Amino acid sequence: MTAHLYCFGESGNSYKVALALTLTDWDWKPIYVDFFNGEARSDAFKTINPMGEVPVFVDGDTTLTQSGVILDYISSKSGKLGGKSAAERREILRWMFWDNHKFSTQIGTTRFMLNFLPEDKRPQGVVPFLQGRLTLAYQLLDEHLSGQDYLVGAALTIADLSCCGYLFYPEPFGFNRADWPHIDAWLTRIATHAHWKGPYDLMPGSPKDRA
Ligand SMILES: N[C@@H](CCC(=O)N[C@@H](CS)C(=O)NCC(=O)O)C(=O)O
Repeated sequence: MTAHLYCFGESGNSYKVALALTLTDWDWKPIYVDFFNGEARSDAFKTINPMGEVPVFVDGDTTLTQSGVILDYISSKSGKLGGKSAAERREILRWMFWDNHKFSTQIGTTRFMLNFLPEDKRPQGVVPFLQGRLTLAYQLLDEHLSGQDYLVGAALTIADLSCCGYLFYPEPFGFNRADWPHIDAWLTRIATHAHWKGPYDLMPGSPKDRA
């Protein structure tokens, strides 16, 4: 049975899930959510996810929200991308919690403000503050990846997919691959996996639709 992912192209959190579905050969289809016209906050959408966010994943009778939870479900059900031992699985969770707290959330907000919010609506000082915090996060990631090909163990896992999601987007938010050689090599490594695609090739909706 075909599963459905409620998403939109600009959503980095949805992209993590779309990529995991693609790399595990899942039978799935995207359902476009018109975020830029407020659909995620509509009453109708809140019957699907009271948190008013994408991604939402519907697989038969199972409806899941929060990208980390959905990634865990995909990896458990497919038997792929999930680590080789209990210790690796805990390490995967550690990176996914870090990503949700210190990385994707701050990138998502910075990228939104710089690319999708009119300049006169940007609160003063927030972008430089977040970019400062993100520099520390890039440093941590780059150092970790200087000693290994993937975040946990020797193979690609959902920890990599969670942390890499926003870094494949073309819109500028202050991250330059050339400044972080180990992150750069890691992204190249991920993108060489069979069936890998960029966000706007996996999900409907992109900035050019709204230009
Ligand atoms: N922690 C959540 C974050 C989800 C999230 O922030 N989604 C954004 C799009 S990337 C959203 O739908 N935001 C709606 C809103 O803030 O109104 C996850 O990992 O799924």
